[in-house]
Amino acid sequence: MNFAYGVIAIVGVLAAIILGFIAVAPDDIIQPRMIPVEEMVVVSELTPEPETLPMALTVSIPEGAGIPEDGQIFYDPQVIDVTIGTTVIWENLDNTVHTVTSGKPPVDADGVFDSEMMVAGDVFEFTFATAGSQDYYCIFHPWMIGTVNVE
Ligand SMILES: [Cu+2]
Repeated sequence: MNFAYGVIAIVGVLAAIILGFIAVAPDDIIQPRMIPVEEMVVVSELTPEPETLPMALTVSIPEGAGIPEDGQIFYDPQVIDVTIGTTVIWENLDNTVHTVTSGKPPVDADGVFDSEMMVAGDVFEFTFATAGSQDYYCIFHPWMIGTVNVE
């Protein structure tokens, strides 16, 4: 009988010690399995993207484009090479009115596209569906010329 009481007492003391540890630092005893966020991101990156995404390209009309000074950039970039189906987006970052008019200056608009007047902050876009070299200009500032080469 004394032996049985001794075992019960020892088990009781051990249980009390273990419960004490858990109470002091529960995170050290129970460790949930954590999945790092990076692992989940990698999985989504493996998803293949469609190969026929429509392409878009931005040409900016920088500040001062209405002033024909040496070194001034009028359409940035002035010449771009794109593939058929590409949408080109012109953005007027200048504080002067400009146009993006297909053709050659001063008055040889070919009617393919015409932004008409673009005030500061205006955006004009055109999608190029046929191959070829397309010149464009600004009807107010004929020194502003650009080219889109479509392949
Ligand atoms: Cu202009």
